[in-house]
Amino acid sequence: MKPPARCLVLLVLPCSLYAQSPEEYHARADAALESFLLKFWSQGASYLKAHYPDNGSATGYWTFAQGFDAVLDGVERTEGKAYAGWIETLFDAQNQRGWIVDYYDDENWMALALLRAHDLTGDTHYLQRAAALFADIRNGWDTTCCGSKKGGIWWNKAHTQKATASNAGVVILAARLYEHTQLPTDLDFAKQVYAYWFENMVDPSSYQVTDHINPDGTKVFWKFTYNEGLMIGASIELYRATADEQYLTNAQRITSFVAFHETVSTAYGKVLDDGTSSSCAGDCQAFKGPAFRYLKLLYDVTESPAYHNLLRSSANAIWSLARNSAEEIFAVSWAGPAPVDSSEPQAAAAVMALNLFAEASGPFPGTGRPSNQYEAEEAAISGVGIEASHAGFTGWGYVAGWNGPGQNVDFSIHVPASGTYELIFHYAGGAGSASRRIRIGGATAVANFSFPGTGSWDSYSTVAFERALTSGESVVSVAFDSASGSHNYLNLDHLVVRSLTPRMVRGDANADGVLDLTDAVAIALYLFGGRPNLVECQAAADADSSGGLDIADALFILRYIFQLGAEPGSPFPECGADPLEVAASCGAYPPCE
Ligand SMILES: [Ca+2]
Ligand SMILES: [Ca+2]
Ligand SMILES: [Ca+2]
Repeated sequence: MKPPARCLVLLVLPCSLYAQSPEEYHARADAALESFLLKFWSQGASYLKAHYPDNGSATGYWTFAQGFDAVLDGVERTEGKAYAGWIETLFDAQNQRGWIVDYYDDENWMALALLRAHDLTGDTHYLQRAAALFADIRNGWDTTCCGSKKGGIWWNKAHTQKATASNAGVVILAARLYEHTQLPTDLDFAKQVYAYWFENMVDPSSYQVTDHINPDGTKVFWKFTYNEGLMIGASIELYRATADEQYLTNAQRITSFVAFHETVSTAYGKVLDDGTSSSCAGDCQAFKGPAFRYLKLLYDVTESPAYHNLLRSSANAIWSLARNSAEEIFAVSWAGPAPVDSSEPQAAAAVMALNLFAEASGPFPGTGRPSNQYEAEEAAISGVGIEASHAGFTGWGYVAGWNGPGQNVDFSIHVPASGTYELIFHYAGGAGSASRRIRIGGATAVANFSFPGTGSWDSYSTVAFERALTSGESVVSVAFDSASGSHNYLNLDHLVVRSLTPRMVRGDANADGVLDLTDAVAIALYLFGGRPNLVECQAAADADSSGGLDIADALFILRYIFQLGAEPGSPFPECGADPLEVAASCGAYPPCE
């Protein structure tokens, strides 16, 4: 196939076909991840479903870990501004089912996700669980099998084979844990497993990575992208831990094998490939996700345009060739055609790739939502479902199916300063009035908080209460608690936490975070130009601290800017409460929220 014509060469070709803006890649990643959560979160199972449309089964342990990683990619890409509650939701989902299983590679996938959960949140319970899984996996190291050179980690506790997934995967885990523990034994273990696997299970001429070795010493060279992907990841993690260039060279040579032997040509360029959507069945459906992940890691380290091109062409093909746009689902084969249904692992692989590539394309442009608005569908949830069926919600959905004990929604909120806040819920009560118990920081705030009926599920309303909050993080937990009187169905959309002690910066009349000429202009236009929206916080515009707003404030700002007069009084230049208490006139003041 001919390479695609470059939009630079022929300007009439739509450049958008081959290179999108970072904003577009982030929008695609959001759409894919939101669709994934809406389609695969199972309220009934408190787990991820196996299939869309639902076939009644939950996904397996290792494919759940892939879904977990895909969600973590979204949290990482958005710098924690979106999806963050899902980390605890998914941890809790697995915690209810247990962590120790019969396959060392499966435990390793889970441990890698948990370690990332820790790195993104700082919460040590994720790190502890990852370390506990690592301790179990270490028991899988064996020197009695297989073939002439013995070593490596068993694939499973029944000792039927040793696999790249359990060996290269554990190198990544051990090297990353070493970053946290600084225990030489962790790094030594990573090097020991890597040395065995690289010498015995990587072809020295082609750099293909063996899938597994049987107890009789037979090496099985199944060709799957994730085998090479994991060994690339293992090489990079040891390169980062030791600065030994040989590891990086190994990663690049293995990547050459992937580029030449595990890709398919499309109009968008070479795309990662493990076979067609029918030939790549079962676990294979997930494999390109980890392959993409560790190629992206190689790109992060090298910033090589060749690696970027492979990532970009794959991400573009996923969106343009493999996507069912009506359902927002993606084919197993990233070369397409679009599917009519999707397994959870194939969805996780596409969501990972779209999120990882968006991150590589540029910084997250933001959610477009106020920072003091917390979406219920991104809170930590227990026992409830999420949906997006009744328009009128914000974000990408709301919490639903909520009418029983043990079901709750925990919002992690952040307020910049201690003070009195209004907590405003946006909800629909289509079955009549409902109520819930509300706790803040573990203490009951309202035992039986009422959400008046809204007449239908398509009608949303707000209901609010006031509470003093301490600066920093708090958890607002909205729970169905029969003993407290909780009753009836409730669809919860979001929570807004608004300060009733408005904070501002004196003189910054247009609330853009800086004091400059535009503030004086905003005041003049507000007063004389018929532009009432230009000043939402009159207290901030009262630059001369007179207690009122008039043209003298604009002149005060001009004198200050041109160094002819004094700087504004408190609060300036940091955010603070208005000591004159005319702040009741303040509307939105984003720089201090
Ligand atoms: Ca919402
Ligand atoms: Ca300003
Ligand atoms: Ca004034």
